[in-house]
Amino acid sequence: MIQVDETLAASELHRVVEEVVRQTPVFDIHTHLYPPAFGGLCLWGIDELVNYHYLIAELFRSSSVTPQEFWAQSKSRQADLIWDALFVKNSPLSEAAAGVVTVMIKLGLDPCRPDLKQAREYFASLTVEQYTDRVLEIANVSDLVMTNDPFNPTEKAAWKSHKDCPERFHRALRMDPILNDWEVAHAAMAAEGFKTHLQLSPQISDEARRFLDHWIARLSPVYLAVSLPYTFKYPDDSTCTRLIQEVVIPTCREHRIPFAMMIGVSRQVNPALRDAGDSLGYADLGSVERLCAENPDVRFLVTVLSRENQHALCVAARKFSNLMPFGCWWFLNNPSIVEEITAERLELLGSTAILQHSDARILDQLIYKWAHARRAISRVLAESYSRLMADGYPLSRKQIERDVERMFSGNFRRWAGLPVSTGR
Ligand code: FIX
Ligand code: ZN
Repeated sequence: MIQVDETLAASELHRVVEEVVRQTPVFDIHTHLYPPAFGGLCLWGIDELVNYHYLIAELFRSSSVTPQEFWAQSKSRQADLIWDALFVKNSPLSEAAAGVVTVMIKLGLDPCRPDLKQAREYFASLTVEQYTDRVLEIANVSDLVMTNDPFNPTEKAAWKSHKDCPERFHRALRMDPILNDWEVAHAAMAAEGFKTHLQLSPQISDEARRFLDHWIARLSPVYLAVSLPYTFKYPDDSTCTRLIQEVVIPTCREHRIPFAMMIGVSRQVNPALRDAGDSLGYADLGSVERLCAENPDVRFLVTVLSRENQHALCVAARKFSNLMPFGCWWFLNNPSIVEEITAERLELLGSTAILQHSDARILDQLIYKWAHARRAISRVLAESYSRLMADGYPLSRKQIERDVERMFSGNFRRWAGLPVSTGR
């Protein structure tokens, strides 16, 4: 029971919620980040930050530069073009542009400069090791999960040479080619000595499982992950269905690790934009429900790219306790939509979801993605508590701390079988 002296006054609620959300460390369960030892895979600094593919897409709406002309430039010249178009000639109103402003201001840099000279001098004075610790501290990120693609030659070489990977950089084994392009995946596995073949059979599925076992032993991943197109259907007569049933699910079951599905991409609708060329579509959430129903002993992590699908995902999670919704992914990671998704999750799921992940590709982005997420989440969470208090519920700070810790890290730690912090 709540001790009377601990009960919060309505007038202090918003301040306390904002403080607790700001002070609670987060476990960032999906990023594209790497630790410093991974060299060129570890992206950081102003030229990478301004060259985020979200901003590249926005450049072409505010400049006469064509993609062909852009890609022919050096990284720093590309950053200059983006800076001039989105930050000098226009106000940084988009979420991605506002994010760069947040990072610069929190680092003590001037976001109103006509060029990137000051910022470049600042980053030139840092080592990536110093900067990594600084960014994780400012963003209050205790742990993060990488995206580790065994089909990426650079990544494969890094793991073969046993690069140092600090424990707070958890691994996720990413399997896109296996489920989305078996023709490419089977050949890549065969080139590594696995007896895979285009034509599936029980023996071929066993070899694919051996490939996953090999990488699970190397990475100790906290989950297996895949990004699936909005057209994903389960079950159907596709290779994808057969590989999920004969390879992925049995592997998750044997290793007792979750299966993370990120569903809704419409890949490369404009290939000229490269990483910025993807779009989205409305996905069939019945496929997720059937997977959860068929495999009650397997834990699923799911996020979706269509705003409308997020509501359906909340309803599906009410039906299946082995389904964990996570994050406001990609085109949904905008304050207005983060607030909407957070509100529907609290209303439908209480504190049982994983509210956000950063999807950061550049280390610096952790600073803004988590500052902006915390601002949106605080607003919605305070509103939920204020409705409870208005009905006479005696709320304490300790309850808010417990709830936020659960949504920011406890839900994932339990899902991934990681030690749960002992609380305050
Ligand atoms: O599939 C993914 O992991 C997506 O998050 C990326 O492909 C996407 O480009 C991205 O970084 C979105 O934020
Ligand atoms: Zn991602």
